[in-house]
This record gives sequence, C-alpha cells and structure tokens, in this order.
Amino acid sequence: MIRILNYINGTLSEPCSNKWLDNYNPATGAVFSKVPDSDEEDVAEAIQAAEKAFPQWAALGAEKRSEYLFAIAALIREHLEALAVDEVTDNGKTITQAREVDIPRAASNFEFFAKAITDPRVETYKTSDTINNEVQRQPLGVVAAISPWNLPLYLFTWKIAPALAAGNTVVAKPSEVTPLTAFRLAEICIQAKLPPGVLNIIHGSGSVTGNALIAHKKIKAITFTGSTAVGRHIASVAAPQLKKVSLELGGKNPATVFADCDFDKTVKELVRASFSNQGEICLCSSRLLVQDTIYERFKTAFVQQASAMNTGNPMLPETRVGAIVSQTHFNKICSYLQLAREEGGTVLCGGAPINAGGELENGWFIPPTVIEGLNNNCRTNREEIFGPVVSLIPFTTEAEAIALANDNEYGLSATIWTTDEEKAQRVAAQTDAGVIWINCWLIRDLRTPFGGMKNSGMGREGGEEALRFFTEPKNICTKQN
Ligand code: TAP
Repeated sequence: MIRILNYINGTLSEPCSNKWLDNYNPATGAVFSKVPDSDEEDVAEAIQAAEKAFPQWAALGAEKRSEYLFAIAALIREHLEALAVDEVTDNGKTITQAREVDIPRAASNFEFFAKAITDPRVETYKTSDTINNEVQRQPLGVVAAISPWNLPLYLFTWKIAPALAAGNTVVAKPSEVTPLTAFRLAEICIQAKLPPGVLNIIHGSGSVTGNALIAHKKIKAITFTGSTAVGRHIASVAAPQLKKVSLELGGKNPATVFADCDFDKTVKELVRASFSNQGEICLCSSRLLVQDTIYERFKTAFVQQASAMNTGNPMLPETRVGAIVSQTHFNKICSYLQLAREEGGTVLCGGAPINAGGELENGWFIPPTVIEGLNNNCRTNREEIFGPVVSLIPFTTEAEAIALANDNEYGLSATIWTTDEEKAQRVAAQTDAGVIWINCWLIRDLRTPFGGMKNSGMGREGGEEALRFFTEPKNICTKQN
C-alpha cells in the first residue's frame, strides 16, 4: 500500500490529524494507496512555508529560477516510464496516453516557462521625447493551484510551472482522486534541491483542504481547473477578498462536419477527439454536428471505427480506452446513458459498462458510445458528461450549424471540418469558443492563450497570458530633466 505524503517546507509529512483517504485503482476497483486527509492546520503550515520562502525565491532572478525548473523537467523525463505507470494506476488512462502525452507534457510545461522567463518581453511606451513608460511585472506572493483528475500531472504542472517561473511561491492541491504523480513531483523537487517552501503540495478533499486553501487570506491568487460548479464557488470566495482568479472549467464541445470535409481524415480524427482518455478531456468533442447530405455515411464509418477501439486493461499498449477514473464518475456516466435512452436517443454502439474480467472484473469500464436521435435541447446534449459518449446531430445549412454550436452554456473549444478555407474562417469567427481547431484537434502551441468563454471559464492560461496572471504590472513613468 503506497502512503502518499504532503510536501511542506521541503519535506514529506503526514497530515496533522493523521486522517487518511482511500485511493483506488480504477482498472481493478481496489484501494492501492492512502492519501492525507489534510485540514486547515496542514494548509496553514503550507502557506506559512510558502510565505517564508517567497522573498528569496522572488529575488533569485529569472536565470536561477529557470535552472531549477529545467532540473525538475529533466528529472520528470528521467522517470518518465515510472511516472506513466503511476498515472495509469491512479487514473485508469491508457499507458500509451500517459507515456506519449501526459508525462512528456508535464516536462514540457516546466521547460517552456523556464525558457520563457529568460527572454522576457519588454513593454515600453514613449509619451514624448522626454517621457517614457516602462511596465515592470512583479510576482504576487503565495498563490494556490488546484487541478482536476483527468490529466493529473499534465494540468498540475501547467499551473505550477508559470507560477514558480514568475517568482511566486505555491501551495498546490491535486485532486484527491489522482494524487500519486503529484506526490512523485514532490519527490522530484526534493531531488532537484528546490529551496524549501517554494512549492508545497497538499493532499485532501476539495471540500476541506481545497476550501481552506482558497479562503486563506495570505493566498493572493488562485488558478483552478475543474468543474463549473466548483469554479463558481471559488470565484464567490475570492471576490470579497479581491483575489485574482483564473478558472478553466467544463465544456460541451461541438465538432461541425461539413459535406465537403476530407472524409476519411475527419472520421479518424473525430474518433480520437471523442474518445481519447475515455472522453475525459475537457476539449473532447461531445456534440458531432454533421451535414445531412453525408450524415448516414459519416454515421456508419464513425460507429464502425468507434466500436473497433479496444476497451480494457489500460497497461496494455493496444488498449485505446482505459478505465473510468472513479466509481462516482462511472455512476455519473451510466446515469447519462440511461437518461439518453429516456430522452428518446438511439444507442448506435457502446451504451453499457463492460466487465474486463480476471483481475479487472471490478474495474470501471465503459466502451465508446455513440447516440443519435436527440435534438440539441435535451439534457444529454446540453450537460457535460465527461466520458466516452458522443451524440450525432444532423444540420442542413451553415447558419444552422453555427446556431447549434453556440446554443450551449459552455464555450471551451470547437472543431470545424471542411476543405473550404473561407467557410472554415467564417464559421470560426462566429463560433463562441476560446479554442477553435480547423481540420485538426488538440494541437497545442504552449505560447497561445488557452481557456473558455461563457460558463467554460474566466481568464486565459498559456504563454504570456499565464505569466501575466501570476504577476502584478507596475508602470514606471520617467521624465528626463
Ligand atoms: P472538480 O470536482 O471541480 O474538482 C477540481 C479540483 O477542485 C479538485 O482538486 C477538487 O478536489 C477541487 N475542489 C473541489 N471542491 C472544492 C472546493 N470547494 N474548494 C476548492 N477546491 C475544490 O472537477 P473534477 O471532477 O476533478 O474534474 C472534471 C471537470 O474539470 C470537468 O468539468 C472538466 O471539464 C473540467 N476540466 C476543465 C479543463 C479546462 S482546461 N477547461 C481541463 C480539465 C478538466 P477533490 O477532487 O479532491 O475533491
């Protein structure tokens, strides 16, 4: 049984209360580790350590901070295989996804911001021949980072790396559902000799540990990725204290498929966009809007490819759909499968859990599921399911497609599939989403702004946007004598 520990002031420690939570392997349904059930006391200790470490870390300078971040990235790469296995054990995702996407990206997050701060953008405004303005950016102090369970180390480091790079010290909380690679990151930081208190990682539930963290008066900013409901709660706690918040929230992402798309490529890419990571990526397509003239052909090809995806043992390289992260989330997805039927939908493939047998007989597995026959107004097509479930919706005209895409409370991402470049740009301009991909999905350039419109979030992360969020601008206006 692995015993996960908090990382406070440079050392690994047990929770003050000595209370622990169970952590499950989603592929077996069995408890494999114990997680600290940290409370206000642990959170206060972590914040105190971060506060103490802040002046020195901020004064260290970009070059030195960058060296630490590169050292952490190098250690993540050195331990890539072990981290990938940990991520699979904790989250249920496939080993291929963990090896090729999650863990390399965690290293890239540190490398990207380590490099970005050594080449800062200089912002000056000349008012006249004798008057010049220079914008300087200073770190905020102690900031909180809270991340979800779907891309555990990937999203955790996406928040921590820019915060540290900009000169802040951090108290970070991973999801209690997937704490293992955050614990490994703590071990890596110790190996990298990161000064004590610069990064503190505290484990526990959202309702106790998370709440204590966001409410603490010493926290200057909160970067959060997770559900819209919790994002709203965080905003309501932060607002009266005038804390900065960056919220990356839920999605119900449309994929608009026009008749003139590159058919084979579109089907293949959309199968990936729908079911990667068991559909547990905030950017996965869940509403497939398909032009009526190719609807039947698309449906046949899509269902055939979705049904052919191996669902089962996430440790096998040939598996394409692993286990659902938790019993709670598994039950939630199953309830939406039931709802889709009640709302009159037809299940074209999947639609029910499978028993993976042997050691995995108690694991939580749901195969790729495709539903049709539901309009855009029903709950199945409006609410975020966050699983391997997509719905096909036909449309006739371009205007109708845009209206359907936008008719949802979320606005995180959208994809557009057509060989007509002008049409693609026209539709992109009218689609309300923070991230739009034309004829592709999930290509991420870390310099670009990332985040959602409407109920999908507030603010943007990525590149310069992240470094701006984690700093306070100060304008220095100088008049020459
Ligand atoms: P949430 O339940 O919102 O949890 C996210 C994080 O917040 C977890 O660490 C959670 O801790 C913590 N938390 C819960 N209640 C809290 C509170 N009252 N105060 C402070 N922290 C609290 O989301 P989830 O189920 O883990 O993740 C799935 C959601 O994340 C989906 O809606 C998905 O779309 C969204 N998501 C969005 C994005 C972007 S970039 N927009 C990316 C990935 C995921 P515990 O888990 O320990 O309770």
